[in-house]
Amino acid sequence: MRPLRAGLVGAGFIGPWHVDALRRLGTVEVVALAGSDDARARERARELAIPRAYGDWRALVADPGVDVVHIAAPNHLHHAVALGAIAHGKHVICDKPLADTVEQARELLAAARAAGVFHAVTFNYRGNPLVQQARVAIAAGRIGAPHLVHGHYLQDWLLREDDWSWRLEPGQGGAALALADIGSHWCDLAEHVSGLRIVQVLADPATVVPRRRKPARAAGTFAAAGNEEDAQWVEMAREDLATVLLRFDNGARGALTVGQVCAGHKNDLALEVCAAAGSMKWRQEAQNELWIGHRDRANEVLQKDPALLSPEARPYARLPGGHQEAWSDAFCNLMRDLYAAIARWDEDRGGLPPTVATFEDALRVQCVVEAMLASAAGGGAWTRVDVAAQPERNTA
Ligand code: SOE
Repeated sequence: MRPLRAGLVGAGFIGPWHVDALRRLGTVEVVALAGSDDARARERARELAIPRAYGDWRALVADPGVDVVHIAAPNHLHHAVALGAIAHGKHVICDKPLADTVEQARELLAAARAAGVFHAVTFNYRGNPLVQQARVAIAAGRIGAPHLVHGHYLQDWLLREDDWSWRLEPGQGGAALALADIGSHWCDLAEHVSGLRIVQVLADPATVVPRRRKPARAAGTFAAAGNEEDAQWVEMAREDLATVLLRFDNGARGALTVGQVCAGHKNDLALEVCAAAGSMKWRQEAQNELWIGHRDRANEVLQKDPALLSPEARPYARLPGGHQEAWSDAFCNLMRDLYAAIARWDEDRGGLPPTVATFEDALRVQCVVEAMLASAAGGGAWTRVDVAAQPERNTA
């Protein structure tokens, strides 16, 4: 069977990590890249050793030599590029969040289903072995029924007024900023690990940095902005910080803090599930450890070691105990599962690996974030998460 051929739209921060992961699989060819213009596309394609470069994504999604379109472009392009790829019968792997609005996400889900193509969103933290260990343990009832799911996702790369990103451009990141960019990750992971669904939210967003110096040439994600003389001041309207109360479908309560203005927190995603017979906590910045809390005996810290993991979690640990694994290894785990599902797509579309978040899962997250914005718009009222069709887990 010939290798699957991937085309990448966008090569900013996350795009090259798609390429890195796919090349590690050894079964996928990265054959094309589309950038914001011909020169930029050619430059990035040369840097990444990708044979074909397009200055317009429309040419890439129409390329008969591309089987799978990876969307790693700014959020406001996700909807159009995904629709275009689906229209050409391509499988689609889109970075989060899926779209700028619930309506767009719903349209993409319907289009992907109608076209019969594989569709997924890279909620990549699902690919961590200890995330899978926690999910399997909780699903098996090993810590009992959850009654609290809480945590945070904190970064500091937007703390200074001269920090800039395309995410801050009105119209390029959607109605939400931090809640869409990283709150979406936490909400997906909280539901994925706990097995619960967020059904009500009460959100209190804030704009800590009310105005920013937009550089003439935007710095990359996490990149420190230059002290550009010709920068211009831009008023900020969306949240760079939010505290959110949560209620889950089994009655469990929750609390989430999301912020990109928290000094010292680089990529600090933390999730804890407290349940009737124990607790489990995982932190992305210490991702080779899983803390397990007990009432009547000593707490434990499970080190990432395939020999100690459940059979369902073991495949996500690629190295023996003591050989630390990292962010890009988890990303590669996700790509491995996505391409295994694509490879058998024509024969079998059910039973997707647990790490696969479909457009339906992503639509749910979009609804959660939109409910948070509605809650804030209502002065901080409890707001129900309204997903018309309750998703089946991991259905396509
Ligand atoms: C910036 O906040 C960012 O790159 C997010 O866009 C990613 O989804 C997250 O994984 C790391 O931080």
